[in-house]
Amino acid sequence: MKIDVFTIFPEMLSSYLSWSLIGRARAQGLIDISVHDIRSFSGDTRRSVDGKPFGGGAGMVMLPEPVFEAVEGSRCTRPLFLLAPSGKVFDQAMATEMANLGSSTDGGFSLLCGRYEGVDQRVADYLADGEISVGDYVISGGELAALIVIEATCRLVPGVMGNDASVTEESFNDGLLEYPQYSHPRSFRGWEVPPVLLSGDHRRIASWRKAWQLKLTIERRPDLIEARGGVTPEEREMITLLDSGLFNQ
Ligand code: JCQ
Repeated sequence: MKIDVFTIFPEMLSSYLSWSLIGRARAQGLIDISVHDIRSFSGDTRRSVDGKPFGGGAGMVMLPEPVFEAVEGSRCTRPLFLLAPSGKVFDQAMATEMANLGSSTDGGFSLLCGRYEGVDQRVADYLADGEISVGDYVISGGELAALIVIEATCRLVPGVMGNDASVTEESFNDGLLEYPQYSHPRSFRGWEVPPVLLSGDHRRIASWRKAWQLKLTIERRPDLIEARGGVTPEEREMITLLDSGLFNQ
């Protein structure tokens, strides 16, 4: 998997990408990430990468020249995505699609981090292949958004996660939120681990976990329940059992 990232703050990305899962995968040669400094492609001696917007208005706009020069001068991996609040909202399905781009030889993608109040529209129109948003909120630059896209994508590349079972298990929860997890000690400040988890009865444990997944998803993410086509009568029964407290006996 080859990833090229374009930014005016390369150190913001380099540090994060040298640690943990991604740092290890890079060292093993499973993923190849290059961070390119847009500022070093600035045409003028002041190294400026922003300008006032034509037509007036507050703030500055990222200039097209240094961005085009940086991208065209690096033979970067296509497709190239601009991180922007106006983009298509990133989700797990997009992460899977982008991870699959890495399966062909020299395959992968590139990310372009916007800054200031925006990027000259000609970058989106004539240089980028698409736009990605990481959510409906405002952040000051695309760097943090790029890290989210890289992290969600790279952990799906075969071999990156030490334990491939946990990747499959996470994606195999039929679009529901995760169940609550506990570790030692069994009693912490008087708060007990649910007894069913200590019972050794794996069918009851699986049923308790599924009931919690359903209960939490109904409460917090009705959109996910809608997307999976509602809740079956058997599933309703599991939640009733959970609410009745019978799992604790
Ligand atoms: C926000 N998802 C992604 C800030 C301008 C493209 O131009 C700009 C980009 C940003 C960064 O914001 C994001 C974002 N939600 O990238 C200003």
